[in-house]
Amino acid sequence: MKFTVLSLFPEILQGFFESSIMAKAVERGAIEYELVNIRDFAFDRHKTCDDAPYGGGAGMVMKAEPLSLALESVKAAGKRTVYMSPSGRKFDQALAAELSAEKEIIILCGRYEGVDQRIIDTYIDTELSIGDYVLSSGETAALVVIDAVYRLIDGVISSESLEEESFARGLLEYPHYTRPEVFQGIKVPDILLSGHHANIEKWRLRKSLEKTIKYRPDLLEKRVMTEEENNVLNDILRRETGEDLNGFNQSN
Ligand code: 4GY
Repeated sequence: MKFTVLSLFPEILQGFFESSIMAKAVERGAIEYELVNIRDFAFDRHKTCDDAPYGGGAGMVMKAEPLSLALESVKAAGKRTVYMSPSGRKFDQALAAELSAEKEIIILCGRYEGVDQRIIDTYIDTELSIGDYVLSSGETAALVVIDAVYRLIDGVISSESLEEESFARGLLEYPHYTRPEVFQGIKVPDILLSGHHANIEKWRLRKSLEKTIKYRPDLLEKRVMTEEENNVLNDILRRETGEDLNGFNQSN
C-alpha cells in the first residue's frame, strides 16, 4: 500500500516513515510513501501558498492553484483522496480497516484556516476528522490515520496481536503487567500468576467491561453481548448499583 501526503511541512511526516516498525515495512516493500511539498508547486517569486479569505475575516486560506498542481502531480483524480479536517467524517477503527484495503491513499494536510473549498469539491472524496478538537494543521492528524492504517496491512503486525486488540472486540483493553512481580509495593494480581487460563480470560473480560463502563459506556450500548459477557456485566452492575440489565443486547 502507498501513502501519498501533500503538505507544507513534510518534515513532520518524514520521521515517522523512517522509524521502527514503519521503516521495516517500507524496507520490505509492504509500504510505499511519497511526501509532496505543496510549496514546490507555487511559482510566483515568493512561492505564495496562502491568501486572504473572500468575504473577510481572520486568518489565511490555502490557495487553489498550488494545491491543484500538487494534486495533479500525484494523479489524485480517481484515487482515494482525503482531507484532514475537524469538520469531516469521524475516523475510527472500522474506517482504518476500510482504508487499509486501498492500493493508495492520498492525504491532503491543511494549515491556516484550511484550503479553498473548490479543492475539496474537485479532488476530495472524504474529509476525515480524528476527533472533536482543533489542531494547528493537518499533519499530526494525518500521522494518526497513517499509523492506524499501516499496522493493519498484511505482515506489518502479527495477526494474533491485532485480534487481541480492544477495538477489534469492541471493548476497552484489560490491564497489562510484566516483571517485577512487586513494584513500589504493588503486586501483580495473583490470578495472572496462577497459570489458570480460563480464569485469566474471565478476569480480563471483567476488567475490560469495568473499564468500558467507566470510560466508554457508549460502546456497550451499541454492542451485541455474548451470554458470558452479559453475565459478567450484570455481576459488575449488581455490585455497583444492585441492578441488573435484563439480557441487555444479548446475542443468544
Ligand atoms: N481534528 N481531525 C483535524 C484538525 C487542523 C486548519 C484544516 C482534526 O483531522 N484534522 O484539527 N486539523 C486544521 C487546521 C486547516 C485542518
